[in-house]
Amino acid sequence: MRTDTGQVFRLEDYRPSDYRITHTDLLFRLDPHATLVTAKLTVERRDGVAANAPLVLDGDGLVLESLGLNGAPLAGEGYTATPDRLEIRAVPAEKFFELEIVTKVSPVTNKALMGLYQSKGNYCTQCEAEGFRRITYYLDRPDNLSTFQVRIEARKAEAPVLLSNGNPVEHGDLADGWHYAVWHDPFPKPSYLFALVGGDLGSIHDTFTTASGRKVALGIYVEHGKEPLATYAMDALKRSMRWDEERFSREYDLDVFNIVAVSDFNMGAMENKGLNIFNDKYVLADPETATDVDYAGIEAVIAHEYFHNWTGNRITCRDWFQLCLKEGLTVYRDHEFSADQRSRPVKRIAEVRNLRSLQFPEDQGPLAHPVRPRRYKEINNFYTSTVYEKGSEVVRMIHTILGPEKFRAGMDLYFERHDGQAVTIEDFLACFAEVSGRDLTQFALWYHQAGTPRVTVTTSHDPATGDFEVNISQTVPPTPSEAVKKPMHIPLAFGLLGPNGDEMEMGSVEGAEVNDGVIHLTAASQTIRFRGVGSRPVLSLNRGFSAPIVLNQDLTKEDRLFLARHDSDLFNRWEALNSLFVEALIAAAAREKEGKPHDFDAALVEAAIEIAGNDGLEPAYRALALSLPSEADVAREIGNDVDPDAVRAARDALRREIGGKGRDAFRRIYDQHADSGPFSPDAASAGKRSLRNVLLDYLAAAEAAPELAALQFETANNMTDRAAALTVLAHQFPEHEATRKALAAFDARYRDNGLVMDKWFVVQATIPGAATLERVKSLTAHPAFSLMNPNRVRSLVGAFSSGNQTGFHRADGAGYQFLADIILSLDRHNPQVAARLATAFRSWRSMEEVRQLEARKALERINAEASLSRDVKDIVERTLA
Ligand code: B3K
Ligand code: ZN
Repeated sequence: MRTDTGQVFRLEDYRPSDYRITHTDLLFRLDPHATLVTAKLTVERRDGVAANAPLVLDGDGLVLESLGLNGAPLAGEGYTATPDRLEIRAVPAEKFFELEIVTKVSPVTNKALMGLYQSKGNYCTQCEAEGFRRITYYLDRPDNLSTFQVRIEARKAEAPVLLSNGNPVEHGDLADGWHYAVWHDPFPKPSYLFALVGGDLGSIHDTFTTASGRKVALGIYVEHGKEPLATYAMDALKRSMRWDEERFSREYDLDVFNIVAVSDFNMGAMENKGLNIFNDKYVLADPETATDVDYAGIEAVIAHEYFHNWTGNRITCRDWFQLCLKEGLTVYRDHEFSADQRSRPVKRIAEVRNLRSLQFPEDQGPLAHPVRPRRYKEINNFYTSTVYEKGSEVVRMIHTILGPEKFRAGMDLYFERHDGQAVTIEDFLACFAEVSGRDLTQFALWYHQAGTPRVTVTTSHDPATGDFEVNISQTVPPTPSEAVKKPMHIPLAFGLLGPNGDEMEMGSVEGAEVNDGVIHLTAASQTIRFRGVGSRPVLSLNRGFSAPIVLNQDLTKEDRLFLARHDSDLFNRWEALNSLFVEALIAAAAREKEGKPHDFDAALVEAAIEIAGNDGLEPAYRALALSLPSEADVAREIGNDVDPDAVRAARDALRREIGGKGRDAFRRIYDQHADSGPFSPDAASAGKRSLRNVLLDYLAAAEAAPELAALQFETANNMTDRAAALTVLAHQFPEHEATRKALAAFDARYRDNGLVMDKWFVVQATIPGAATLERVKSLTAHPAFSLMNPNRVRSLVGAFSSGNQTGFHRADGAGYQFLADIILSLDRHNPQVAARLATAFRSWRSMEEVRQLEARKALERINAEASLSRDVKDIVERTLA
């Protein structure tokens, strides 16, 4: 394990390596405890580098078996090998030479799940970001692009399936029950994209014919018996391949594309060239075991990893500071794909909810960093919502600023110019600047400045002159190590709504660049004057969430209700209602603290009920509009001195109020939208289920009785409805007999299915209230739970610490101490997942003082552990700073 050495990597220190590895020939002899890896590397000294410059390769916990140079063994004085580094001083004078390195690794004891490891007895790899150095010594950095030839040898009975990147070359039998397969990847790639799989797996196969007529063999490999559960993933893969051709003219480039699903995986999936390795959560689905959210997740992640083939693999990152170059862009591409496959406004609202709940707290807390960070201690801690989701929002803004044609031209130029290269954000932006003639220098601040900009808007209308004045000002709050910020280029899509709700015509505009329905805010403060506006309009601003900002606009309650009813921009319609909910909940939480009774605005409650029955809106949209802001959403908006118990009480009260007033209507709609016919995971059917399930939550609250939920739980013919009913039971009636029975029935039915049990863990871990901690503690002893499996850890401990405001933030600090215990024990074998869990502390300073003290104690206890991994140390230190 890599303990903290205090080393910090800085963007400004980047320099190319003295040597390049241009071809990599690997031989694996697979064995659980002693896999031999023979790497034959073709090394090239770069021009201008002194002939005696040492060659320094990265390692991580490696055992060197032997070393050869140009075919002869290398004498001990010619090199120094430690587990983490190989320095070769006896470098030959020629420009090219061959290095042969033999290392021995132990996949079965590799519980960090980085490098070569075993999952359920199958060999697999994870190399991003720095896992390849756990396999062999190498220039393990993304700017070293090499072709790869890989020969895998294994016992045929243990691993009949042998896969690697690229195209299959040959395979055959060897003596003693062994066999082999050879793979060749002609596309030069960095080591983080290397992959190998060896195991006894079932598979499904299909083909895809590219736009230019090449036939690609597709395969998805899963545990035996699970083959039918991979058909949806296969369908999503083919749709992704077609979409990338149609939307971006990107064709697939190898003869085969394989996906392997494994059950022990640190993240969602990995885009290794031609051989994606997936967390099985994002492959396996059928109506009995997967929810609609699971189906949508599979579609999105399959697309995301596939899209990386161009944005990430063909064009990769020069260094890890450029991570958003591939991640932000690829998230943008998968968002667009899902928007095209499903409902665009619904998808957009879900994206923004997600951004606000994950990225905003990051940007507003101690872990804030720019989309392109300038320093890191542990790169794995930078696979963040800021790099991914805010990175995607930045690409979306380029699209908004340039318009669709110029955006596409910029992407085309990027693909053409940089294919086969490892590049930077500057290279990416230069393509858009060039095709549009726009100076993107100020815009580039989105990559460099951390923090969520706050935009404040006031308006005034003069009926005598017909002038409508909009004053917009922006500030970017200070973030760690960046106190002073510059004004950003913020594209604000907008419209003016007239008294009847129609879009108003506007005459001339002055005070800012305004075109195609977008105001370009570029100064700290700007006044924009619209002329010829007869009557007072309502300004609908930041339509479609065109910029990832916090917007404070001088709208009255009536204005918001008006927008909620009439805005042609469906995102802003949702936003208007949502902001009213947030306001109502903040006020209610304050009253709660003062012991005053609630007094919710009748018009708001009316609007919610009205939307439930609005047949002009698709059910999925109505479901989102009716979903109250989460407790964490409200806490974030309150910002400091948060009392989670008061927030929870306020939210429960509003749900009861809306449920009570809407009861009859809700029950009617609930019945009307009952599923008829066989299950289909399509967006429209999923939307109906989600509307029904939101209504179920309201109805149960209104009735204060579990019967309807219990009935739905028992009669559901799919996991979406069953899990939703279980959630309502557990969250609203945790101690009720009906809940106890349902939880036990679920456990009995799915005990052997880890992925389904994850839902059972999540439901229980997120039951509001202080008592949940004891439940979570005892669930760590459940036979389905294991600290070795990242999915189980995330579903029980992760869901509790980042999804249970009242449980985790218990005033006595017991939730914090529990998390500290888990982090410390997990850190011994899986630092990456441990570090991810530790981010749950990131908002500790916004809590009430008592809680802050308790959180600090827990953080300090973790920090005091002498053998802490670099991963956890980095998070804890920054959180405490
Ligand atoms: N690129 C991988 C993530 C790797 C995470 C390494 N800690 C999956 C993805 O973003 O597509
Ligand atoms: Zn990605």
